[in-house]
Amino acid sequence: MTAWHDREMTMELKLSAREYLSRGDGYEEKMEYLMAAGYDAIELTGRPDILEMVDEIAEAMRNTGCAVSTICSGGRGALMAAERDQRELAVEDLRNFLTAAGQLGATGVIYAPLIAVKMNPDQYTRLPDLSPWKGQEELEMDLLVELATELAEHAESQGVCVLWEPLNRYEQWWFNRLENGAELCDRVGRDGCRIMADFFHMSIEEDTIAGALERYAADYVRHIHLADSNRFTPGHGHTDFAAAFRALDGIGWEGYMALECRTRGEAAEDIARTARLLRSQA
Ligand code: LER
Ligand code: MN
Repeated sequence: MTAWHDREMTMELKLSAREYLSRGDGYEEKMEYLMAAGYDAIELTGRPDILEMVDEIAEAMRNTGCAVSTICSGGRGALMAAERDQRELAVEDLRNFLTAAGQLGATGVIYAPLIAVKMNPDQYTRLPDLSPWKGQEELEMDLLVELATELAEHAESQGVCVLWEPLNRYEQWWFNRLENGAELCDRVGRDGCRIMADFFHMSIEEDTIAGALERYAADYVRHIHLADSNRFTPGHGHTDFAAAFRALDGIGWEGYMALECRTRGEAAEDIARTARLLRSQA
């Protein structure tokens, strides 16, 4: 029997890139730029104004053949803040981004649950430690399950999912590894609740990227962010992309992978080189 690492790879890479890596006035030019560099899709930045631009984005997709893989949420408020009005704002924006994602045929909307509160301590308050009833993380997880269940229901009605993103320990107190995301999905128990895997955060938090993907990707991971270990474009650090892609190929993974990193040298050349390198590893 052939071991998975000895097989020919059959995975077709569906490459996307964050909107900030593209250039151009308007979505048609941004999409043309990415397509010319070797990408199939764009990952939109979730600013409230994109909700007014859904028709323009859909027309740009038709005219260029470029897909929208995902919306990376940057909405208002903070989902896990102690301030109720800030949680409600975050829920409202997430629901609207999920509706837009459905209209654009995207996989879903990305949200890192704790980043806003951790990174903006002057703006938001973290939930309290209510020990011995519930510790801080336990309370946060219970609230997250509640909100993720409500959001998954709306996501499913739009044919998309919420893609919860584990981040490294310096950006999020917990929810750092794919196993945290898998636990959330199991507790929510709905198809609209899934996770995404960011290779930069994984290079800090997981034992190996390939091992974590082998274990969790088939059931839970629906999207990927690509960056090398130093968060530059692939090829500039020590991440083993070929091993990670073999793990994904072994489970027949089919989602989009979006480049989310910094470039080196001339940006247009670097992102085109990156697409060629990634395709040669798959
Ligand atoms: C933040 O480090 C990150 O990886 C983004 O995808 C957050 O949404
Ligand atoms: Mn990311």
